[in-house]
Amino acid sequence: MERYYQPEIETAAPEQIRAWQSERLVRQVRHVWDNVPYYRAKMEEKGLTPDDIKGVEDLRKLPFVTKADLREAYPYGLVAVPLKDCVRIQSTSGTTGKRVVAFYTKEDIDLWEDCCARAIVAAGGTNEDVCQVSYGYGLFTGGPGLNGGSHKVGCLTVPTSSGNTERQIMFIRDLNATILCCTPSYAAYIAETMKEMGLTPDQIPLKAGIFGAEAWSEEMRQDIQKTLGIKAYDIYGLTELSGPGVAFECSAQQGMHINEDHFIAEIIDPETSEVLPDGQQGELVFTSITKRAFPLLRYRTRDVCVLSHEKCSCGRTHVRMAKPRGRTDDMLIIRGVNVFPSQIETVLLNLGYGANYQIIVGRVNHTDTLEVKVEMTPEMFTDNMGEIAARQKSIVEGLRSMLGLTAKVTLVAPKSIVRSEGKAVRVIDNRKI
Ligand code: DLL
Repeated sequence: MERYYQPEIETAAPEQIRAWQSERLVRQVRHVWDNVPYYRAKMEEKGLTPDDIKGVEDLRKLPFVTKADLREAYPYGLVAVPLKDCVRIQSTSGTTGKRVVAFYTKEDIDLWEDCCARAIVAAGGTNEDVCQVSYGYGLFTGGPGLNGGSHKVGCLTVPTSSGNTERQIMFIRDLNATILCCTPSYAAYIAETMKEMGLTPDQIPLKAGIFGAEAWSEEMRQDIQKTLGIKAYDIYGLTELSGPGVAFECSAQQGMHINEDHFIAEIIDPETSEVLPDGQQGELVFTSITKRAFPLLRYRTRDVCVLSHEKCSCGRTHVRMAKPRGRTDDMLIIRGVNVFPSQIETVLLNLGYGANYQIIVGRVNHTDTLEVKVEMTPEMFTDNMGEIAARQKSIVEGLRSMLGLTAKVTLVAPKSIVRSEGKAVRVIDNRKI
């Protein structure tokens, strides 16, 4: 039987969800107009006043907010409540430019933790569970968000944060952890380390994992499920909107339910900004309708995704988003062909490799080059040159049929590619240097 954390919200009729969204959007627009000069100026530029927004149907009139806006307004420019009402910040790592700092009131944190609690209950969590949170704690939202959600569900929370993998495994075993929260790449690393320690999946008490914060393929899910002997659930979110828990997977594992009572989702064509219908791939745009300290209207996430309003077998009624393919800024354009790292991952896992690979892009004589370094698994490790050449050839062919591109493939020894305890960095693009 499917269980919910907030059944009346999670299974509400679509008309009810729309009514909540309309009422909250109108209130939010008024809130930012009154309190954030940056938003007021953007709305005025479009000739809008709060009276023009009467419900969700008017959402499209509003201007978009981009990461560039966040950078321009850094750090306090988009804060919509007096600082005395803010109790926390969280921040992105800032690898692609200036950090984004997001602000929270007490109530914002409360609602965010509700969203994470929904994800944990959807993964089967109850107050009988021991939930190990191996996302990083600190400025990153992963640790604090899942920690708060786990408290709300009443799980015994083990706040290991990321790193020190053998200690993670010791805690899982000694405390009988049943739920593991971390990035999928870290879950794969934990599984690999357990295997090296001679542990089989049935010797590990885990039953579920809540993995997100980076793009991961369906093939990687299957791999992690097998090696840890668990059911692996996806969870999505971003600092700008709160953190993990913007959307989460249910038992159906067919896309993530977006918490629509807090976030309105749209898909747009990233080139033309036109709103696209269900089923069409484009850029995810979110409007946060309950956050008071740091509200975002029509925020362009750059995540490439598809939405579906089809009925879900779990009974939840909130719209689902497919696994994001990656970000528009992760998408590589190689010799004119669009390539997402997740497509390369799919080819490799289908051929029996693990998710330890590196994509190196360069440019020689004005032509892009693509090299994929792939780790052999310990079982396939060999120094037989003929065998290595045959393996490399089969990967080259797999990549060619997936991408329509010829790549150079190099097989490397097991454990020679550095492991990730957080978000994996898999692409080295030397063209930008
Ligand atoms: O990664 C929040 C989070 C923490 C989500 C823990 C899930 C679990 P940021 O560091 O701000 O926040 O990065 C947000 O990560 O725009 C996506 O590109 C990517 N991302 C997050 N979750 C997923 C996912 C956290 N499930 C950015 N699948 C987002 C694919 C994801 N990409």
